[in-house]
Amino acid sequence: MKTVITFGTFDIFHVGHLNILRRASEMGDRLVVGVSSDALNLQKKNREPIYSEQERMAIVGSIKGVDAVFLETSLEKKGDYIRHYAADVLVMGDDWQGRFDGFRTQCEVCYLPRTPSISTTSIIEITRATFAQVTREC
Ligand code: C2G
Repeated sequence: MKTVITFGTFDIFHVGHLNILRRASEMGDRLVVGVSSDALNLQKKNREPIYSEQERMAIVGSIKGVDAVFLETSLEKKGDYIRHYAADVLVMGDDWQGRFDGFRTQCEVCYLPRTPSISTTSIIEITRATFAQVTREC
């Protein structure tokens, strides 16, 4: 059985997230997803996620092709997670290109092209700009 592991915040779940999870699940027999904790996200991106870690885990866990979810509490623990879940392949979007090459001694590491023109950050920015415009007009 081939196990694939991937990681992410998956805040304001969108089609870019869906695509990478779908492609990752097609690469093996079992897909395990590490969802970044609220504290890790704050550390990585310097902002609180919009959806809590429990909500993000529930959303990701309900996606077809995802077999298990767990909370990723530290970027430094990736090797432990790979070992714990006996992952054969680590999949990440290519915005992380090269960053996880050190794990090639433990498993295959594969970077998939990001879905263009969509991100959690752009959704937040568009929502803020629209809200500001509506507020000005009222
Ligand atoms: N992604 C994508 N296309 C997009 C947006 C995101 O393929 N348009 C991918 C990212 O490359 C990542 C996954 O979706 O592999 C989750 O993206 P984020 O929620 O932004 O995750 P990130 O905060 O990068 O967390 O340990 C690593 C981190 O936890 C990754």
